[in-house]
Parts: sequence; structure tokens; C-alpha cells
Amino acid sequence: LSPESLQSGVPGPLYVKLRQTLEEAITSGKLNYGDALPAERDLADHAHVSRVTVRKAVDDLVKDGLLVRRHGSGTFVAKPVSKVQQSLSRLTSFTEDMARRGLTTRAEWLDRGLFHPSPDEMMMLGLPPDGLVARLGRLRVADDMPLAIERACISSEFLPDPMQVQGSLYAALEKHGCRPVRAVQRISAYNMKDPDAAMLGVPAGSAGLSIERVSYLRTGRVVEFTRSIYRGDAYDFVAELTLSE
Ligand code: 16G
Repeated sequence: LSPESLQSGVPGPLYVKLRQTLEEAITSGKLNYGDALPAERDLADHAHVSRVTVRKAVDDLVKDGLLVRRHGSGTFVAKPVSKVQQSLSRLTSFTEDMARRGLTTRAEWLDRGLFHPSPDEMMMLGLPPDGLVARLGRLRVADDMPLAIERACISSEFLPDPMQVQGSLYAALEKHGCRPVRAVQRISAYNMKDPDAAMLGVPAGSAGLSIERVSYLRTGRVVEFTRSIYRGDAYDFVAELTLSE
């Protein structure tokens, strides 16, 4: 990090150049996961820029998830996120997907029980007026990294006792002979807000993917309506496209 490299080159705000220089140091491996960043004052002195410039550059990198601030101890290079490549053509469960990658899953329950359905749930699941809905809200974690928040709704007809679901929802449905065979999924861009962002361990405003899945039994009955928020920095959804004949 030399004062000359910041003053020369393409014109533009100093903090942007400083941010780029720091970003390059991280992506090229000059700075590694866990390394502490020099104190703001030292960085400013070293690069011949103001502390405000340093703060702005560092703020941006914290927002992008490349650096993390720890209260009282300083700023550090964040753990790099390796993205999960998720196929969009197979109907799999989170537990199966992660097991295939050799990752161990854990769920933190946010909500689990039988409820009177909301109008939305009644419509989506085709419930009778006196029907009940099993709600399963989970923070989904793989190898200690939180990846998604999922809120699944299932008719009590298919899941009379939601407390029975320990690890996998699809495994529990399979036991009752009602594992879905087809699903329609909608993925949209979303800027995460707290408390969801905090639960997923990312700053508020980070990119997320809002995913809705409606899945069906062979008979055509809807079995699941799930709304999820996936971390945008942790997922790539991949679809194979073929030329239609
Ligand atoms: C996936 C599904 C979710 C389903 C869950 C079952 C997406 C976006 N969502 O995460 O709809 O409920 O798998 O997983 O793919 P489980 O059997 O491990 O509980």
C-alpha cells in the first residue's frame, strides 16, 4: 500500500482506490482470513490519506463481507465464502443436498407447531375451513455456517405431528408416504433486513434470494408451501437449458 499508487492511475475518489487496493490484497492472498487490519490511524499515516478516507474504504469492505469488525479488538479479514452450486432441475431436500457435499447440517428452530391457517396458507394448501397447518420455521446451518431461513407450511393431514420432524422434513413426509414429486419455485432478489440478516450472520442490506416453493404429490395435491431467504453470497442456482425441439 503505497501513497504513490493511490495518487496515480485512474482518477477517482481516494477511498475507492484504497478500497480497491485492500480488496486486491485480500483476493490475491496477501491478506488472509483472520489477519488483522492495521489500526485506522496507522493505515491513514501510511497511505497519506485522512482517517475519514480509510473509514469509508473499510466500511465498504465490511458491507461487502470481506472484512469484519470485532468490538474492542479491531478489523479482520473475513472468512471467505465458498458458494453452494445448487441445481434447479432436481427436487431435493436441504439435508440431502448438504450430505452430498459432505457437510453436516443442523437446524435452529424458530417456530414449530400446529396452527389455525392464515388466509394465504388456506389458499396455497387448499385447506378446509376447520383444517390445521403445521408450521416449521428453521435457520438452516451447514458446517456451522448459517445459509438460509426457511418457513415451511404443510397441511396437518400430511404432517399431523410437526414435533416429529427432527432433521429432515422430506424424510418425515416420506415416512408418511407423502414426499413431494414435483415443485414450482420462484426466486427473486431481496435486500435482507434485520433480524433475518443478523440470524444469517451478514450485514443488513446484503443481497439475499427470496425463494418460494410449492410442491405437489403425484395426485396433484399441494403438500408444501415454503418461503425461504437464502444468502446471496453463499448460493449459485444453476439450471441446464436445452434447445426445445
Ligand atoms: C429445501 C427446499 C425446501 C424444503 C427443504 C426440505 C429450497 C429453496 N427449499 O431447502 O422447500 O422444505 O429443502 O429439507 O430448495 P429437509 O428435508 O432437509 O428438511
